[in-house]
Amino acid sequence: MNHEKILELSAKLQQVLKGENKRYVHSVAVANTSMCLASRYDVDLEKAYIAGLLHDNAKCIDYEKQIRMCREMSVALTDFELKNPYLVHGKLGAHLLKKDFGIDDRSMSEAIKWHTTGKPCMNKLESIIFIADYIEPMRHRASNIDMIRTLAFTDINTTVKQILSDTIKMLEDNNRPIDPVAFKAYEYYINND
Ligand code: DGI
Ligand code: FE
Ligand code: FE
Repeated sequence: MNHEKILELSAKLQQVLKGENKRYVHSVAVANTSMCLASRYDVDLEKAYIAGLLHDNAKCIDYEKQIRMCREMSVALTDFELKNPYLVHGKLGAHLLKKDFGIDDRSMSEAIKWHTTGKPCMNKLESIIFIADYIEPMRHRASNIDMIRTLAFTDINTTVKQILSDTIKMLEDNNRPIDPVAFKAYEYYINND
């Protein structure tokens, strides 16, 4: 990995996260967890580290501004995302990867784009960022978290399926709406795992 590049990206990330130190610490934890998973599943370590580091780069922009930026930069949003704007930071962050961080890499931007909801048939890098966001060491509230931490290094697709299942259950239990793409993803992994 290129040390200078990582330092530069980390400094820039701290700026855009507006001093929200907790979010920065989470981002570094996702980067490190992603790199461990990449090593296990034979994925480019630097891509995994950087996509993990920058996955929440748009998280600290207020919702109205996120939606306005998407409109201005022709980032397509679904009606569901417009109604539930905390889901927008993946798609916006994927776009800002090139615009603000100078990284023109479709595999990394796609992994950032789908990190919250997942989607059907994710590739290895997409699955790794999705999983790392859920299991990084500071996460402790999710049900089955200890089992999922072990499973993550055993079977990547079964892990994605378990996280989708537990997330949908948690949202249902809390009467929160579920993005149709999360349902589609779960259906895919039930039928293809
Ligand atoms: O940005 P982070 O907090 O690190 O993590 P994230 O981008 O995965 O967001 C996690 C939250 O998103 C968590 O509270 C569950 C929620 N979420 C995930 N899928 C869906 C969802 N919320 C709704 N309403 N619908 C979904 O399909
Ligand atoms: Fe996120
Ligand atoms: Fe995150």
